Amino acid sequence: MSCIFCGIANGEVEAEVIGEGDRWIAFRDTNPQAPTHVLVVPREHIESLSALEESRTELAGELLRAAASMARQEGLEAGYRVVANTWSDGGQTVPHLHLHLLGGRKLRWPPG
Ligand code: DGP
Repeated sequence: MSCIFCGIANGEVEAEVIGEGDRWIAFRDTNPQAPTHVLVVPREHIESLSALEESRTELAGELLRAAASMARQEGLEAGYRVVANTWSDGGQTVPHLHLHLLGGRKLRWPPG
């Protein structure tokens, strides 16, 4: 199975990486929807938020804390949004769990 985010996580595919930990990596989205648009991705291949098992609860917390840490690093003091698009109606196009970190402009609600 070839997964683009697994490729980025293991260094086989190039990306603009802005932070990483033992279990996650954060890099800029190639199709930014805001001045700051970063993806926070677990190194482990998990298909979506729905596929996140109870045994990965600690990892889930780590991903959220990583997103907050990247927001601080990016200077998003005015606020930001963290989104996990899930399956087709949620707009998920890459089947490897990722958190979108969006900021740097006033974000509208509800999203489209
Ligand atoms: P989603 O639609 O929620 O599955 O988000 C996938 C995002 O991933 C989308 O905003 C574009 C981004 N993306 C897709 N392929 C690549 C890639 O090869 N590199 C980077 N940096 N981002 C990618």
